[in-house]
Amino acid sequence: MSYFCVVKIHEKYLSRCIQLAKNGLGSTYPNPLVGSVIVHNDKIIGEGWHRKAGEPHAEVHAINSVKDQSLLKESTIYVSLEPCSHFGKTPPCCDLIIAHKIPKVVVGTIDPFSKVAGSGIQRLRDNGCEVTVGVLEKECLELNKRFFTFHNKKRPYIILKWAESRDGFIAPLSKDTKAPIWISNEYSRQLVHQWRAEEQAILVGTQTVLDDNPKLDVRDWTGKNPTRIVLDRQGKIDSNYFVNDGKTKTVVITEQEKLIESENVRAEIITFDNQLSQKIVDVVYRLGLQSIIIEGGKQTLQTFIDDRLWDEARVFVSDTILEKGITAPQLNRIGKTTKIKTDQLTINLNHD
Ligand code: AOF
Ligand code: ZN
Repeated sequence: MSYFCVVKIHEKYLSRCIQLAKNGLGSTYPNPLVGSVIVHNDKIIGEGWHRKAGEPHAEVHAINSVKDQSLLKESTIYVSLEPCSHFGKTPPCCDLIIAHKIPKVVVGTIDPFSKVAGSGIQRLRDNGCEVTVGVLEKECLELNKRFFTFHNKKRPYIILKWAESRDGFIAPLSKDTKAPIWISNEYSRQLVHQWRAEEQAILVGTQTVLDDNPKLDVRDWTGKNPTRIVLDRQGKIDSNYFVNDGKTKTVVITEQEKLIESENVRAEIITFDNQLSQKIVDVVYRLGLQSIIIEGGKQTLQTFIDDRLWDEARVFVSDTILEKGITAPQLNRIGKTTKIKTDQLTINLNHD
């Protein structure tokens, strides 16, 4: 078979691994999304994906799903991330592959986690497995963009989100404007709750809490609430605001020593200076949170943009015309921008 044909076959099965891995989105933190298939005579005989930290890895599920285990020694295992070589919450997947005498292993990307980082591939090769690395690498890096950013850049993956009118305003000038302003709609709000469930943290600035008193949870979607990160330099946000209700974890970033703390509401004290966004990101990294969605307001969003600390911007654009108001943040070219027309959103939402 030609080299080109082999590559195409590998890509076909690796893309199935990626598809399987996505089932875990939002549930595997701090672990990555991983999918695996086992192929015998160009037929998938086993599949699996990593569901939750502490539970078996993708390869374990895939191997266990094979009905006739005697076929494993003539099969190829595909996995979107390098099989692990360490004892973490679960034993090394490498050893399982070796124990089952699976002769060929096709890997999407190397695992950046310092306890693995190439040693899984090495162990497999040392034990006689034929290992191919880097199939659909770009797609596999994209799949685990949060995990890779966290381990390689030592910071969370940063998503910016806002909704703007057709003429580029995110809100009217005055909050007491009587006319209802619909920049978002029920579908975009549901989609936002899905997005929140996919990230580990959500951040808003002080003014957003004071103006909107948001809950920052996922009540319109099934999934885990992200940790709420709230900026409150001067301690203006009292216990009457939802972010302090203790219903989900909140971290208040402040300069104030005496802040009401409870089991679920904690303070992180920093000095607010021109290093602000880097300091916030450092706090989030230290908390072990791999991703953050920043939902406003204007000043907070613009600070991250200007400090070139962002990876993705998701912007809803509605048909509404506001004529005047608070202008939308001005993006630079650091990250990837996706514009979504709010009025074209319907049910069956899926942002991928
Ligand atoms: C894989 N397949 O499906 C996953 C891997 O604490 P543990 O034992 O669950 O190990 C977590 C680490 O294992 C994680 O940081 C990553 O490096 C790797 N995850 N590896 O081969 C999987 N989830
Ligand atoms: Zn593993």
